[in-house]
Amino acid sequence: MLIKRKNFNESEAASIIKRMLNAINYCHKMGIVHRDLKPENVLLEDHHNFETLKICDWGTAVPYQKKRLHSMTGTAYYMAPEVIEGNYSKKCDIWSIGVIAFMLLSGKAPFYGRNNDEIFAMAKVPVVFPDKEWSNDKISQESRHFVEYLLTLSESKRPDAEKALAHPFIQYATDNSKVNKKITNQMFDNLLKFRTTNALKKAAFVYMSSQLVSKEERSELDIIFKRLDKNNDGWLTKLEIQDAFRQTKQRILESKQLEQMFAQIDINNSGRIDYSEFIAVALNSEQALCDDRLKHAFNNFDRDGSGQIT
Ligand SMILES: [Ca+2]
Ligand SMILES: [Ca+2]
Repeated sequence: MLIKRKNFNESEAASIIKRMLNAINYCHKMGIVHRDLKPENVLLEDHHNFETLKICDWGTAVPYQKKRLHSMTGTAYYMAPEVIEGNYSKKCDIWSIGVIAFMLLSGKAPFYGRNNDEIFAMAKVPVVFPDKEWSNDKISQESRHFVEYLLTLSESKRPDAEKALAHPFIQYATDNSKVNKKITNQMFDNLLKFRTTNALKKAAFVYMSSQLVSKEERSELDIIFKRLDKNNDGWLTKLEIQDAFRQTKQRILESKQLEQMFAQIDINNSGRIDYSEFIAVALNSEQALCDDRLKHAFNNFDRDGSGQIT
C-alpha cells in the first residue's frame, strides 16, 4: 500500500501520480468516476519500481456521463470543495490526486482538522504551501505548480486527467524498467502475423490473455504497451503503432499493411487497440495457448456445462 512508505522524492512521486492519472484517465473515458481516491486505495506491486500500481476499492465508483453527481461520498481529507457542496463531476478524482501529490511530495496533508468541518473549511480556500516543506531548495517550482493546478478550487478551471498528464511535473517520472530487445521484435512479429477471422478464437485469445496469463509472462509486454501509448490514454492508435514500428524496425509500415494489421488486432472494432487486445495478440501464441488454458477458456464460454459452445 502507498501508505506504508512515507518519503518519496520528486521523481518517485511523479511516477506514482503519472500511473494514477493514467488509470483514472482510462476510467473517466470509459464513463466511470472513482470518488474515493486516497493512499490506502493505491497498491504498489513493488516499493521501488512504480511502473505498476493498482487502484482498488471501487465500492463508491459510479457511471458518470454528463449528469451532475450529488451524494457526498469519499473521505474528508481528499474531498473536493464541490463534493462538499453536493454538486460535482468526475473532476473530484483529480482533486483527490492533487491531495495525494501534496502528501507524497511533502509528507504532510494539505487539509486537516479536529473534525470534518475543520477539514472542509480548509479545502474551500486556496491551498497553503508551508515554507518548511515547500522551500525552493526542497521542492521544485514545477512540482508545486502541479499540485496547485490539481487543487484548483474552480472545478471548471481544474484540468482533466489528460491535461494533468501533459504538465511538466510528469516529466520527472523516470522509467528504469528494462525490456529485452528480442521481446520487442517478437511482439511486432506477432502483431503482424496475427490472422484470424474466427470470432470465437479472438474472444478466447482475449479471455486467456487477460484472465489466465501470469503477471510475469505479461510484465515486459506491459511495459512495452505503456511506452507505445504516448498520450497515456490506455489505448493505442494507428499513429502510435506506426511511430513505435518506425523506432524499433527503422522503417515505415505501408499504410495497407498497417490497416490490415490494425483490423485484425482491433478485436472489438472500437477503432483503437486496448490493453487486453494488445496482450492477446502480442503474446507468444504457442505459449499462451497451452491445453490447460484452452480448457479453462472453453469452460468459461460453456456456461451451461454441456460440453458444447453454441
Ligand atoms: Ca494512446
Ligand atoms: Ca479495440
